[in-house]
Amino acid sequence: MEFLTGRFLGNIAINMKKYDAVREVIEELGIDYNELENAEKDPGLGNGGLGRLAACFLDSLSTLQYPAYGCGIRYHYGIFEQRIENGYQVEKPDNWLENGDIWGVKRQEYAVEIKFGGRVTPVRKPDGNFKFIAENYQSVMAVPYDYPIPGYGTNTVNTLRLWDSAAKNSFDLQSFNKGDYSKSLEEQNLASTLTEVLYPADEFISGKELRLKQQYFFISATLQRVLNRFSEMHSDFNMLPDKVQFQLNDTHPTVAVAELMRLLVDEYNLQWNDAWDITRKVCSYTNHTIMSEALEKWPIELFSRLLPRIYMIVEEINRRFCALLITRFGDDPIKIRNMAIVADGQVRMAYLAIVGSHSVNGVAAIHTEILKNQELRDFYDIYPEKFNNKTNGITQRRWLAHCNPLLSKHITDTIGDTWITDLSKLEGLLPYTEDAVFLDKFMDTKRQNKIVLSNYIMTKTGVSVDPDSIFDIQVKRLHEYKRQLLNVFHILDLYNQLKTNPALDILPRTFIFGAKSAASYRMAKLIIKLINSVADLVNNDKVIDGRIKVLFMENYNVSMAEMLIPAADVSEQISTAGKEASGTGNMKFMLNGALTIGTLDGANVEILEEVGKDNIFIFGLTADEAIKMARDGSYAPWDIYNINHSVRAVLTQLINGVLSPDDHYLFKDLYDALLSGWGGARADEYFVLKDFDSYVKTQKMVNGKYKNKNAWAKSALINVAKSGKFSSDRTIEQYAKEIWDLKKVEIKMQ
Ligand code: 26W
Repeated sequence: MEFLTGRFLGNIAINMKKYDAVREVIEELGIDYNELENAEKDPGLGNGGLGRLAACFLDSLSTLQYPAYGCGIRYHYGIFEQRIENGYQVEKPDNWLENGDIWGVKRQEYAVEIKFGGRVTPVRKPDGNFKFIAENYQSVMAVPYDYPIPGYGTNTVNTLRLWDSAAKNSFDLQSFNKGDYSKSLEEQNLASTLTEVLYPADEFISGKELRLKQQYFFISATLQRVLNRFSEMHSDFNMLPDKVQFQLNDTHPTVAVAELMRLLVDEYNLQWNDAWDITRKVCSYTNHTIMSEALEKWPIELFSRLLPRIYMIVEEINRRFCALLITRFGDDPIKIRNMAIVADGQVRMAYLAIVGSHSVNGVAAIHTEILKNQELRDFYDIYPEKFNNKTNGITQRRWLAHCNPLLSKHITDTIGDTWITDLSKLEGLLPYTEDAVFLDKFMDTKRQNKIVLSNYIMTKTGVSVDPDSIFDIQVKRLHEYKRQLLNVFHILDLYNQLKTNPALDILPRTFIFGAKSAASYRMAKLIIKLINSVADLVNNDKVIDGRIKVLFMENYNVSMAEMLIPAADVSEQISTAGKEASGTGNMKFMLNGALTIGTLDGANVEILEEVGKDNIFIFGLTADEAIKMARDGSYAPWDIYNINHSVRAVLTQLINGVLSPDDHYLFKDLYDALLSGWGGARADEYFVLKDFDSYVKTQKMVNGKYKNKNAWAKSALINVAKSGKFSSDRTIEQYAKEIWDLKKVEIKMQ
């Protein structure tokens, strides 16, 4: 449902191996090439990591010459544009199509009809089977727009196919002629709202009717098109799994399981058992989060009203699945209720996906283990063969070649350019950890990137930052589990220490944040305000004298990531262990020579395995410890408040008016959430205070290591050299071999 592609121009030029030529020609025309790239609106058709991962995967699929489509929605408005006003996030519409659609090609000839609501009546056919007659439904047309995804140095150009909605009346005027005036207007209304906007709540599902309509809309359109094309070429549907594989990106497209059943059974007249067998061979499901708020569950009332035939099919899938559970576990009502696809008045989409797929994967080793042993344990017990891990990756074409030309050139000058299609080749840099000349130049590219960023910060915010300070960056969606709050508390603690001891021996540090909060997420929005209040306090304090600076960068998006990440020294990956499925920002920072400070969570665990413990800063609770403490309820944040002076000082600043002179209670909800619990949550649900001490100590080690320029440079280079595993090329090879059984197709040009 999301593809967070970022801008196309530079990426397409790079993948065609025409970047320098394009640049030159543009400059010859008297146009500033960078200005031209920046003129392209960043298509923000995703929330965060999940959408960006899908975009990296498309780049890898084309580069590896795998035939593939990305299938999604052409939202007219992407993720909102974030403004900061008086320290608060304000959302503005993101009209990315304002200046026209540069890359999309409308394919009217592939438009299909999508039906919602109405009544479904079974009618027995002469052969004894049932036909399902739909009446009184509303329908809209789905029209695809195709975006090109060229591979690097290959002739493969895959397609990102985004479906837009259009009113049926512009296709046929029948209902007008029949005099059904109000129905026609309703359908026009549906068509104009359906693909209007991306839901901007990351890891939090609100169960909105329009979202379910969006899901069914693009799934039905995709499946209709796929089966049309398949049946033009083949008549035996048993061949479908050999020709088509669907990878369901989280629960968002999982209505595909039921829609495929509907099309096979109702439209193509297959028997249920044959259709089910095919469906399971065709579908696979990737889980991207263990946050329970993000698992989609739809109220039966809504689901059955909007998708009456689909609901009948889901009920039948559920009936058969529960029958299987009874043969396995006997008539154990609790077990069956826990695992049922339809229960407690809801349709559970994750369970539908698991039952209707041949593969279920997590996105980092530790995440997959948690799925198997905790979250989805019951399903792992009955379908152990379905579960597998596919550790995420990122494309080095965008996240090094495009975003960091200085480092790219230095690497290519040293070991050649084969890393662009085989990232493991970066290991060839390892011998240079002992080469002073190489290291000097390596660190100089970092310094140049920091200067560029400093200048940008100056023009955007008016704050001057020192390019020789440590650039410490945390950029990702704002969520309590990602613990931007822990970062802020460390900054406040440093501030407090400098105030009591201005001679304190610490290196200058620039703390940079970028994060969008879901518009309705109160705590997250309050944390944004807090970061900005701390920035005001710290940046303007004479005693601090610029030794720490705090920046909140407005409207963090893919293009801003491409500027920030190459300039980072320290990468903040500090989620509560067990909560971040993988993280992919961590990989982008590593690839650009930043050192990670992080918990043993998500892909950090595998980064540690690659670089070794001397080249990463690990702190805090392990996932097992955090899970255990959450379960046994033994954690008492007050105990920490009582014995830890620094914690107490920082917490007190949330309520004593230092940060909010006009309203001492401004941050009280944060204070309460940490010490007493808020809105039904446990006190300090994400163990911020628990991990504070360990985080602060580890940050001191970061400071200490940076003092030794040579040791730092070596570790940074080891991070670059060891990032090969985290190429999305590696990830895609694994999906292709282990899940899809997909073969490369070389495109030859005459
Ligand atoms: C609108 C509701 C919603 C709910 C969940 C939108 C998006 C989600 C995603 C599941 C959230 C997401 O992006 N998850 C992230 O997926 C990345 C790619 O696998 C992981 O690296 C991140 O750890 C995970 O948070």
